[in-house]
Order: sequence, then structure tokens, then C-alpha cells
Amino acid sequence: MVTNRTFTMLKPDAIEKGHIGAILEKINASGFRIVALKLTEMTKADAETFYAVHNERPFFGELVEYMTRGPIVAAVLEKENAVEDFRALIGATNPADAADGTIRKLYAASIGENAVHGSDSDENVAIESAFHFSGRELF
Ligand code: DAT
Ligand code: MG
Repeated sequence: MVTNRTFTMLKPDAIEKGHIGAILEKINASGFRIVALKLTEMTKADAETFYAVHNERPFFGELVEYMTRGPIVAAVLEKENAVEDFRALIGATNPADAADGTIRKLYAASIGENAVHGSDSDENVAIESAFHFSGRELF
């Protein structure tokens, strides 16, 4: 089902570096409405479940370590064509390949610590949003 929503996390490196405000400002300025927002954290089990699709990859252990080393900001965003437009706004997985002006180009250190998550399909928006938010937390 297409909902015109996407799910994002500002990852631990972005929070550590004090980039929450700048990234949310850029998200708003790019036409996304914030419909859910929280500072939270992922347990190891949460991160293993959230990234289960990658559990055979060599970087899986590092990914789980990274995503659980500190708080994250979870948010649901609304805009026409939200999934695709947000993936464009964050840029390529590897910041070295990300276009100028994208969030990863501006704020990410490396492919492993790339500042921000964006859902890759409407199906995953539903799964990932429900992972972090109850119905009454969506506005
Ligand atoms: P994206 O976050 O752009 O959707 P992905 O779903 O392929 O990318 O991977 C999920 C996360 O896993 C990614 O944000 C960072 C990490 N990752 C992916 N490929 C990696 C690699 N080659 N080395 C280290 N970490 C990697
Ligand atoms: Mg992905």
C-alpha cells in the first residue's frame, strides 16, 4: 500500500556529532512533514531484527554494534513520493558516492557510519514504522 510516508532514523554518529537539528531542518526544508518523532535506542536484539536482511553480510556485527552504541532519532515522514524522494535526499549508502547536498554527503563519515536510514519500499515503511511507533504516536 502506498501511504506517502517513509521511515527514517538519525543514527548514533549523527546524534554524537550534534547534527539532529541540522538534519531535521533539512528534512523539513525538503518538503517532508514529520508525523512521528522520538529519541530512542535499539537493543542488540532490536538491531539484529531490524537489519535481519543483512545478517549474512561480513559487516553485520559492526552494523549491530554501531546502531546500539547510543541513542537514535526515529521519525516517520510524509510527502508525496516519500520513499523515493527521501532516498534521493539522503544520497548513496557510501557517502563518498553521495551527491553534493545530500544528507550523507554533508554528515556521514563512512559507508559503515552513514548518519541516516531511509526505508527502501512502502512495505518496509510499514514494518519499520511499527517497529518504533505505536498507532497513537503517529500524527
Ligand atoms: P542503505 O542504508 O543505503 O539502505 P543497505 O540497506 O544496503 O544501505 O545497508 C544497510 C546499512 O548497512 C548501511 O546503511 C550501512 C551498512 N552497510 C551496508 N553496506 C556496507 C558495507 N559494504 N560496509 C559496511 N557497512 C555497510
Ligand atoms: Mg537499506
